[in-house]
Amino acid sequence: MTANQIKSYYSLFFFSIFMTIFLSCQDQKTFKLRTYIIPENSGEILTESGLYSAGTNLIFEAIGKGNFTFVRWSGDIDSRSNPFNFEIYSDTDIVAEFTKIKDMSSEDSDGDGVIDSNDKCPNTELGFVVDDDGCNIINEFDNNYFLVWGDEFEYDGELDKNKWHHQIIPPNNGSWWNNELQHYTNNIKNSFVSDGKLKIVAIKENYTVDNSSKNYTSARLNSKYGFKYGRVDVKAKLPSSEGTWPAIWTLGTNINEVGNYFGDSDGSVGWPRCGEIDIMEQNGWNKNELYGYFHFADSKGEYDSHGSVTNISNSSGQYHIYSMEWTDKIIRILVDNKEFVSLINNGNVPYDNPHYVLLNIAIGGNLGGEVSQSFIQDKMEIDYVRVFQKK
Ligand SMILES: [Ca+2]
Ligand SMILES: [Ca+2]
Repeated sequence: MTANQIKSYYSLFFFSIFMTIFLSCQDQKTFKLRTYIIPENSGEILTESGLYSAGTNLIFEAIGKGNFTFVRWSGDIDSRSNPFNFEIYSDTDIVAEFTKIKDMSSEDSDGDGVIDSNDKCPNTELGFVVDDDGCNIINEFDNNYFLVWGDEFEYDGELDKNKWHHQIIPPNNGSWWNNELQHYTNNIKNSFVSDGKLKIVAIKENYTVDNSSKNYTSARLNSKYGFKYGRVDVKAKLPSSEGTWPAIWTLGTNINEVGNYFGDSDGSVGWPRCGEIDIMEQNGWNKNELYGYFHFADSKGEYDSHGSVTNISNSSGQYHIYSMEWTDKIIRILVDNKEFVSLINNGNVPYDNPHYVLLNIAIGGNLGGEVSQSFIQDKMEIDYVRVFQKK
């Protein structure tokens, strides 16, 4: 072997070693993988951050936590595939993006209190009462009217305080109006719910309030709901005793009467400027008659009234439906859906402001008359009060 040959062999030998080292360095080249979660703690990526040899096949799998679900990969990759296959040949940042799953089980899109999964009428308008299926409740006599407020009295004991106010402060110098003989109380014996009915009970008993003594007690209720235009239906059985004066009626919420529900917030005018609608009244001596009446101030502020009397049979033994329909054109008073009096609603009458419902039994006075010596107690039973409006 010549010296040159030996040189060449050495060269080749060192070149081989160099190449081997070079290639093996190439093989062992590693890259950094960094993983991120958005939003924080919303999920995890099963592949760990760290160093990986070039060409390593990685499977990125994103798993949402709680009610978060995977949306997409971002950073150095852009994909919605999950899992996602990836070969690493450079330092790589990957981001798994998650979003909150809408909890459909408790979603109530139309806000009527019935969750979407149970709501058979998914787009009911706000302001209307719905049934268990999330659907409007349509008036049984007129399908243009939908329930907006009411009480079915499907509970026992005290009246629903969210719906009813007891008017108990005598507003007229320690007495009530019209020479009536009772005080109104919030005592449960004068008003309570049982057997699916509201009972308003007038009782012969001595009762003193504000140093003013009366020989009878009863209840006078105000709805805590005011409404302008609509239809009211009240199904009721009336007292039969001589001297009882039951009433189902409305007043403008703007009446400034002391002790009523709306007086403090809305009271701005006196009676009769507030307007009164007597849907049902009965005098104390003829229980076969009903009064439907309007009391109001005319455009000059002078008292005026309009009304009618109709016959009714068995008003204490049988339920009847006492109704009022009120629009910006006319107010009609009905019994068992038969109109017996109406009033044109125009600029001469003050019936374009909200009213509330009143329920009471007065004793004696102008329309109660003489009270029987044998009177102990009597009641008005109310199956429901319903207020409807058009859409
Ligand atoms: Ca709903
Ligand atoms: Ca609904």
